[in-house]
Amino acid sequence: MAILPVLQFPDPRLRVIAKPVTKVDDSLLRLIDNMFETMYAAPGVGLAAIQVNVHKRLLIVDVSTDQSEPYVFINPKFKPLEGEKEYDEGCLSIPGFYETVTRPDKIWVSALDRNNKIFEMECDGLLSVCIQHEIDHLDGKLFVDYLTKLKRNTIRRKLEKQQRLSSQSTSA
Ligand code: GNR
Ligand code: NI
Repeated sequence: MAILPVLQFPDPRLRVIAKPVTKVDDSLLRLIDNMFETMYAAPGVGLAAIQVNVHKRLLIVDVSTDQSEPYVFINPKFKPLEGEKEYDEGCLSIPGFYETVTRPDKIWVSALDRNNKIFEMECDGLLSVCIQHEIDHLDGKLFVDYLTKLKRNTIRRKLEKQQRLSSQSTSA
């Protein structure tokens, strides 16, 4: 297993629309294992393949506190069902920033699991927020896209500055 580097906003590779997975094979299963290791190490509650620079429609989530509810969603589809929920979202690709985003609360989602079996579920609360946040990643979308341009640009400038400083210290 391995911890994978996570792309950081405003990297343009986070804006690429991910392609459907055509085969659940051994190399995809290895990627899934490495994504879980990366997400748990961060720590985070979700991770989309695009964040580790793999442009496939694959995401993982685990909103438990003891790593007991790992879910894999391959080629997911979702529909909003009812209600709205406000949540302070963060993103491993936008480290250190948390902002309130409003999304549908209850959703229906269907996907393939790691055994290539189709499944569907309804969920709400943090699991629903997290799945929607990850599905956005597959379409090149980030939670900062729901904020004002001013807030998004402020976050972008701060992260660009941090990235310049850290690349200076590693190339010295
Ligand atoms: O770890 C994460 N926490 C989180 C908190 C609120 C809403 C969404 C998330 S997902 C995020 C991990 C991540 O960036 N996934 O793409
Ligand atoms: Ni994210």
